[in-house]
Amino acid sequence: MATARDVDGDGIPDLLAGALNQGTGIQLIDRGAVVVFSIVAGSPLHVIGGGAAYQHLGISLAGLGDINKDGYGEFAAGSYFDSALLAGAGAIQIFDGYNASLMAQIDGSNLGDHLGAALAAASATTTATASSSSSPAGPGSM
Ligand SMILES: [Ca+2]
Ligand SMILES: [Ca+2]
Repeated sequence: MATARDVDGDGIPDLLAGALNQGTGIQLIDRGAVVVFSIVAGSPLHVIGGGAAYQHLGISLAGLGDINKDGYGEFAAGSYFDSALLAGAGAIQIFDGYNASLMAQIDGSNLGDHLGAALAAASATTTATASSSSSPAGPGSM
């Protein structure tokens, strides 16, 4: 489980939960799932199921903040096996916080890579104050 920052834009952090063995039946067994919970409502904001059997979507999770600046926080989820079942190449998927649509996917490139088995968001610290204070243009300067 991981903190998703604020997915629904209400100013309160939400929760990401992985259900990596979710799924039954030959087509979807252990496809995995990601559930985004609103702490306030106590109910899921999004439920995303893996696309293939044994994918184990949700084995790792990370809140990314609002990447596209629409007020909803994006989040990433790893899969132990990728959706194409390339013998455990693995994958990382980034989902839009607004409608949980897939924004980007990074696939492992080699058999057994298991890319996405662990995930962490890099620091979001910015240096905006440094750049905003360096404009010496005053009145009358041309
Ligand atoms: Ca929230
Ligand atoms: Ca967003």
